Amino acid sequence: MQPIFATSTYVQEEPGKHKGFDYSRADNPTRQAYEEALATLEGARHGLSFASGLAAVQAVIQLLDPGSRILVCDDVYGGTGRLFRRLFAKYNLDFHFVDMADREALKSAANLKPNLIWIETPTNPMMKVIDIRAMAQIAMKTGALLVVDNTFASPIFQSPLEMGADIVLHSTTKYIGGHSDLIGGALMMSRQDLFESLKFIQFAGGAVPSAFDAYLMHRSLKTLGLRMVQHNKNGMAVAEFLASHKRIKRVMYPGLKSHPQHSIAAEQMRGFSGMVSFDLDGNYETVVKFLKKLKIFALAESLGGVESLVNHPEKMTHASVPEEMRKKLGIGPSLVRLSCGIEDTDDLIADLQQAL
Ligand code: P1T
Repeated sequence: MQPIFATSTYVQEEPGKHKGFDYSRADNPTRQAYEEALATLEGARHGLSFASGLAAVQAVIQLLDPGSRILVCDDVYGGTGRLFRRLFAKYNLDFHFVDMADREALKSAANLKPNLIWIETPTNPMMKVIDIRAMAQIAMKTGALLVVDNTFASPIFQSPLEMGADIVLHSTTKYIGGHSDLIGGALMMSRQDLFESLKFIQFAGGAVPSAFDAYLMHRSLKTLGLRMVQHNKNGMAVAEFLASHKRIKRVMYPGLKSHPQHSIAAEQMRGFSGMVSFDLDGNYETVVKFLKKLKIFALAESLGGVESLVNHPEKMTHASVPEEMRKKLGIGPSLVRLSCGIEDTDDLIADLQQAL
């Protein structure tokens, strides 16, 4: 087992002469072992870990020159959009939020000659699926970097680098950590130039995880495959149950044949994961009643842990999305997002049934 190297610094033989480790912001053996394991899982040559998913997002944006144009899928995690709109836009970076499932909108956006294309797939919280191979072609034609936030699918169910992405991002707080007990992020890439630039940003900026968290995330990788099988089984069963229930207006889950991009999902994913969004038939007060009645699904932000969670995107994870954009996306009072954990499937359905 990889020891936890709880050290900030390393003794040197002579000034500048050491065995590859001089200071833990630059390198730590526990972190390095974890990064190598994560890269292997993602089919990447290199992996870099960060103190949070958003720290990993920041590192990617710091690759860009002022004046760069970035195409972002319109439905992204609220915190990612907030970082782009409120923090980075003032550095003369031009963010365009585009519905990437809409071919016409995508075509005209590609004419903007972006420097970077940012996608989440499936998206948070509307579960849209974006065609990674098609986006890689657009990125190649326009000379843009393609970044895929693979948090919802995990490396078990989707391998964006194989489909032409340049960088894969994870909020490792979610499925990779898997136990809701840490915050972390990661970037995976095979291109040597990107690795060197991002490694420099990681070292120079210093948003690295502690050796303790690196140890925990490394250990979690050992059960990731098993956990994802159960998350996927529960996600599918819960989505099917909700789709057949009369109090539910619509269900968004890429594994359902009714999902508008189901065929793309079936093509590029090996499983559909445990995230399910739906609209309840009722007003906000009805939704709150439902949330309070749930016994197994705990009302909390985040996702991907072994325990099931329920979230109200409009008031919680996506409250920072501008109101107009929330309306356009359908993030309204009746929208509920579930993160199906690894509990017994029948228990989860019984919980939803009694609350409904
Ligand atoms: O929370 P943090 O580890 O910084 O990761 C940010 C992040 C990035 N990408 C995606 C797809 C995410 O879902 C997140 C974080 N999301 C939540 C906290 C949430 O409940 O949706």
